[in-house]
Amino acid sequence: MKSSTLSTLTLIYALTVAATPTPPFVNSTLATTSHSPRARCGNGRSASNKQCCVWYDVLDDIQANLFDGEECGEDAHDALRLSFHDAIGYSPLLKSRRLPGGGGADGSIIKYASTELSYHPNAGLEDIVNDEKDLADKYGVSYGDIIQFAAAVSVRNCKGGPRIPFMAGRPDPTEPSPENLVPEPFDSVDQILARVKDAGLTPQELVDLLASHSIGLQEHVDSTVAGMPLDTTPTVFDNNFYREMLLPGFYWIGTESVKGAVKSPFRTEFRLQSDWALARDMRTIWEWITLASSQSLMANRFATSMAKMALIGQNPRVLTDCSEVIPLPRSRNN
Ligand code: HEM
Ligand SMILES: [Ca+2]
Repeated sequence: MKSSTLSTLTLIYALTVAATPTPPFVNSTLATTSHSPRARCGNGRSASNKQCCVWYDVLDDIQANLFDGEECGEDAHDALRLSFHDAIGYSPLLKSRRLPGGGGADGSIIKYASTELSYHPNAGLEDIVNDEKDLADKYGVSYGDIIQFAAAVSVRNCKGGPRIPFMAGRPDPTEPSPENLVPEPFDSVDQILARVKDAGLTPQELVDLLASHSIGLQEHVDSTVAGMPLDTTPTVFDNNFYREMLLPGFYWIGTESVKGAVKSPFRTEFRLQSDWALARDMRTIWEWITLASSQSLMANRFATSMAKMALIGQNPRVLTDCSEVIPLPRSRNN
């Protein structure tokens, strides 16, 4: 990057830090009213709606078994990635041409796993799909619900991760998502923004959702350096990811110029071409710098955009708000 471009970035960054107001916490919107009678769920727990009770049992099982005791480990990362790969499989554009357009956050990636897991960007999701299928079948909940629920729990298990709202009651999927709807790291910014717009997400919301890469590892872009993180603090859900992405790249990590990768500023960090390009495009750079400047803003906007993503292709009016089942966020110090 030219030094003039870098100093412009630094200036915008400094202005943003000064101008960023502290946002209200998303968590406060999750509170339930104390006036309506509460359903008893067993184990001394209660819920505003009887339909939410089953999610406490799913929560206990997920935390003990899938996430090995509330860990922010590999399965938690996979669960979060799966929520995107299921939800983004939705295209009103294809439907308008009378072609199959997928059902969004409907669990199709589990129900039609033999089809969707053969798509290139879904490599590596086999284990989490099998584990979540077993859980959904065991508790009689839908595949679309289990995917978004596990993702919300996974984020909460990571230090710094916000509490994401959870709506239950997605109906069974009726068709597999067609191929080529999940963005690839080698896609251009034009292609990526057009794709997410078709699914109903703005460029700002996409940038918000990329906070997930702050706890992400790569394995399949370059398998010679499998396990290399996408920021230098992969066990913490923090905005280092956004700050580091603004730095110029120096080192090829793994195989030189592998498709979908670019040079990294650190020898211990793998950089996706798509993240690098989105941090430099005029349509997305402002949101990028805003999030680089504020951890609380990043956490709040991520939670809001995740809640929206979890409803892609769904009718929120038929769903029940079971957000209260998602545990409170973890302190960043334990
Ligand atoms: C432009 C959009 C995106 C592209 C091109 C993209 C691409 C990728 C790629 C190539 C990887 C590495 C996968 C591997 O090698 O195993 C990855 C990891 C990951 N992505 Fe994305 N991603 C995008 C958006 C998102 C979104 C919106 C989410 C969640 C809301 C997400 C969640 C994750 C997570 C959690 C990982 C880490 C997985 C792990 O550690 O096993 N990504 N992404
Ligand atoms: Ca889907």
